[in-house]
Amino acid sequence: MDARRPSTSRSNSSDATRCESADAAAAGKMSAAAATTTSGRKYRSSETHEEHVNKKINAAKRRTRSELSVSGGGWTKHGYAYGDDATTTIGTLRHLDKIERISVKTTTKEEFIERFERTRTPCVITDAMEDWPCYGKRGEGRRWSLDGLHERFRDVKFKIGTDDDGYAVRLKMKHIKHYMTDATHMRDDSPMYAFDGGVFDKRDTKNLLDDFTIPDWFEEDLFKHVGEKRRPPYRWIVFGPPRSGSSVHIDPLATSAWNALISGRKRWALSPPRSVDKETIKPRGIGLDGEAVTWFNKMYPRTTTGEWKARGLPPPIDVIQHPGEIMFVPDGWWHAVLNLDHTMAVTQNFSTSARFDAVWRITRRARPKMSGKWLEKLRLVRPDLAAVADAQPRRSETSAGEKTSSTSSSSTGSSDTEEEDNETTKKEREMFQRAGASGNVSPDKTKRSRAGDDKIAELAKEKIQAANDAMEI
Ligand SMILES: O=C(O)CCC(=O)C(=O)O
Ligand SMILES: [Fe+2]
Repeated sequence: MDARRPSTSRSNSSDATRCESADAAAAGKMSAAAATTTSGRKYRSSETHEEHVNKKINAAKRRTRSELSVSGGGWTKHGYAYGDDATTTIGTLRHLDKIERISVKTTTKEEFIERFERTRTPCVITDAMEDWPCYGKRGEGRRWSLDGLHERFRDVKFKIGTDDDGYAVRLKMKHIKHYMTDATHMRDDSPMYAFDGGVFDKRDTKNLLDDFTIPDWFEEDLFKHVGEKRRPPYRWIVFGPPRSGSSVHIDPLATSAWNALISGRKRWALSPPRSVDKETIKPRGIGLDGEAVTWFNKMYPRTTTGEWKARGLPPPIDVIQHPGEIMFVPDGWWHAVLNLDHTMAVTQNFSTSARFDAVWRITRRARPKMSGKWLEKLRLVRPDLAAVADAQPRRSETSAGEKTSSTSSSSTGSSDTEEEDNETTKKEREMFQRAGASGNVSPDKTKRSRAGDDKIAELAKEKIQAANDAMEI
């Protein structure tokens, strides 16, 4: 183990960090056994403020990565924070020029749809965020900084991960800020990542919606016809420290995504639909653990070798996304994302008529009840698409030998949708678990689908949906 690394992420206490309530207790105003914070929460008066905060953070760490020992140094065992990892080797990237950057000032919506959306070609969109308060022109008055969010939402909880049973793990903004800026926690190999899809619907935080505008290039968004309450989760605030990120995946329900970066840099690696199969892009037995930094360190280098080329596999498209840029990820693309700095972003998933057939096929299977309501509405507002849906064979009509992906545990062919990619992503978990997002009901989806027991996961999803449907009445 690296001697520079502490074996524990707990910081030393000092009198200066002793919390106000402990001081009050010491002054004899309270019992010495328990003190109350300004927010009314009780904790031991012998505990410093910093110890209290670390207790919260470490509890979240234990829940989000139960396989790692917090006190035994599990979170820092690779020493990625000490250099020589994917975040520090970006100088070696070879394919940075492969992605096109287009400005909303010089490109029309029609051009974007023709050249990029219809052809499922990724691009980086510039000059679209200038007027967004979350971004602030050239950073002036930027509303979505760690400090800015802390000022507005100090005691509000944001989702920082998911536990082994699929339940959301949340931390108060003040604790997240500490976690993301504290020197000790910043040594984590793969830090926790705030990825919250519920904030835009909650009373305390929904004014975050006033801070950005959906670019009109992405207006179509067919799931909006399902209704705000019933549609799958589709928008997230995303922020995290260096080395946090999203490991390689395809976005769920054949949706495309835009990802608008407010601060910091994100490193992306993108592989085209069907260019590579799942077992190749995230093989077993090389120590991948579902963390982005591990993928970039262990898997990414293989994609630039002669052997990779000899197998006829294309190297991923590398992108460094900068603040003020929006990444467009068409459906079916494998992508992995690593935060090179502290980043803050907003991302939204959407489906368009260009890919409605794939979206319908998957959604009907994954969300049967919702898709029924969706079709009813499409008959009124988009009869052309309802006709496409009607023309697809019903599940019972598919031939016995045909693979219906989400009940299949094998994944031999390449997949251009998420349907054969049964490892859950942050977005996918929420898309399938609306109630999980509000902490009501949640299946043990992660464990079960990793074990390949997709049938159980499928049933669990249906059960959750039934519970959600009941709650929505
Ligand atoms: O971490 C990120 O910003 C990318 C997220 C992403 O690709 C996803 O959740 O689908
Ligand atoms: Fe994604």
